[in-house]
Amino acid sequence: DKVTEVSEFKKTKPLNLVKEAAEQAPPARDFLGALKASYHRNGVPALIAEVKKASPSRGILREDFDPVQVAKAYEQYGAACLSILTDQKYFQGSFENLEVVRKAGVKCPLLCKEFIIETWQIYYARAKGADAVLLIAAVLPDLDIRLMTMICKELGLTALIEVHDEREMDRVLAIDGVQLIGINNRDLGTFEVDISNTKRLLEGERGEIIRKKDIIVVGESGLFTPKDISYVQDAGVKAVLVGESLIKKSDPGKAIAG
Ligand code: IGP
Repeated sequence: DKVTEVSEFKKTKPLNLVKEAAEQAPPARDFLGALKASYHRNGVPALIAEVKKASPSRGILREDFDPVQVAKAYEQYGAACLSILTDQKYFQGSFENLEVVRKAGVKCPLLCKEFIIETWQIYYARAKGADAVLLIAAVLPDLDIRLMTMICKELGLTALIEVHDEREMDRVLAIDGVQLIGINNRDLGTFEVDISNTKRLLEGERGEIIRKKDIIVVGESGLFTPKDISYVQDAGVKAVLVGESLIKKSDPGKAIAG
């Protein structure tokens, strides 16, 4: 599992060296700022387009997967930011994909899509060119989210904190310094997708707290049609994270326009 994978990794790349590499990496780009700018410019949710080869629920999504080619196409057709899967085991991603996309001169800020369970991974993501990291509330205790949010701030990274249900949302809303929350419509346990999840979690008092705190919300997973996008926009999201519906198209870039 992730714990053994990370500890294996750490043997060859000890924390002090990874920290050094993170500090020497070109500075992070403003992921959150890019989302806000895109939303204000276009009046529709900013697009975080996901560069992903496979998923545990759907298998291989794209046979001729080329991370740089897909990333460039997404950028060209107006994605505000990109999400690069780095998890190997379930998504056939890699940190190398993150690195090559960054080095290919893609200007969109990049989210490192990884199951982060240790601070080491955050430094590693930064060293490989990430501008944002995903922190999943379902796998992290509050204290870790607090600590990791602070580390992200120090490194200039945006933390996208992912929740799936009311309980996780309430935990995250109680944490100071949270600026960006993703609502995952997919249950990571059952893989079931229900986009009304986004709406439910933004209703009532929770929505009010989010507006008061000026938190940007990202609608994640299971978004396929323009109707889906306006549904989550009406629910209050200012950004969306879209993977499968774009990556499976013969021309993933053009699919953004359509
Ligand atoms: C994208 P979709 O249904 O458009 O391919 O979903 C993204 O939301 C999904 O890949 C995702 C994910 C995650 C993957 C959301 N949260 C956490 C891995 C880990």
